[in-house]
Amino acid sequence: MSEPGVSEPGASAFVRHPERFLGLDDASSARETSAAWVLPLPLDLTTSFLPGTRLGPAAIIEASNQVELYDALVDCEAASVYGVHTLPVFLPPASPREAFEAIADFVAALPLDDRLLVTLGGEHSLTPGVIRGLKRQFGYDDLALVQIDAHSDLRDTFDGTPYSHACSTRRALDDVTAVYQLGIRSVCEEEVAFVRENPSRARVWSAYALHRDRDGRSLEELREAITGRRVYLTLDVDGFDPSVISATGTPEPGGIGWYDGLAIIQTVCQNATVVAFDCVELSPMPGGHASAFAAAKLVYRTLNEVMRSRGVFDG
Ligand SMILES: [Mn+2]
Repeated sequence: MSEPGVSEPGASAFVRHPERFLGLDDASSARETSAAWVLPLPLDLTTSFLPGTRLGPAAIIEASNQVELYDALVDCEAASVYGVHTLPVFLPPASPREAFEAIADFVAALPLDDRLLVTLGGEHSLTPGVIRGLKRQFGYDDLALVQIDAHSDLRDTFDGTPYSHACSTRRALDDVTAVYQLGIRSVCEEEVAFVRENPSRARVWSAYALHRDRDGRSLEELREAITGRRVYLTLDVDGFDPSVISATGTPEPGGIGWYDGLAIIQTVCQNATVVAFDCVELSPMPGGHASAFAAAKLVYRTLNEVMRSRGVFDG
């Protein structure tokens, strides 16, 4: 075995860097010139059923080394066009409240300029911390949240903390104007009541509603809701059907299919301004490499849609 990134005599000139998202070469992943920064954030504090999300970022990055750079939907080796830099792993402290504060402080201090921040989780409780940090850095007061997820995550507290993964969207609502949720199929009474009593702050397209939707009305409603808005996009892998991604702590049957998920993401990217996104809750398990690969491809596809909306492939 050679060191990562070091050619052996006679080896191909093409060298993968397995510790980087997509294994990109130096030119395509330089910190200063890359238009996207990937932040591995292996937060794993409050996961309900099976722990393991701490291994998620590394598994996504490892699988991303197998993803083809060529993306037919933008007809080029997209990442080579705009550049993706993988930041060092950020490991927050092991208490939910301190983790929230530490993530917010870290993101607030990242010199992003107009770069796209892509956070790889890690459990879902990282999302409100990232949003708080972006809000501190950029002063957003009009940000909306779009969430693909099996769970609403709208409990006010869970397991004695308001910073549990089961409360991540409720906490995010401290910093965003509204949340638009898709794929939801596992909720409690408190969450149903919250959505019913706060229709201007939380809107849900359940997995069942999406499944029954034969004429694309849901996507049209989503488009109307987010057009012209600034959006943070959070992709919980359990929003997808377990036939797409099963390596997650709390898998739920009846989720979003691969192409339906991509259509949601395209709708968001083409009609709103996506300021940042995350992919959370992958929990690698033996034989689960298809899930890691799907998550890696999901992140890359989403990156390319955001970059397309920013005009990087024009001309
Ligand atoms: Mn979830």
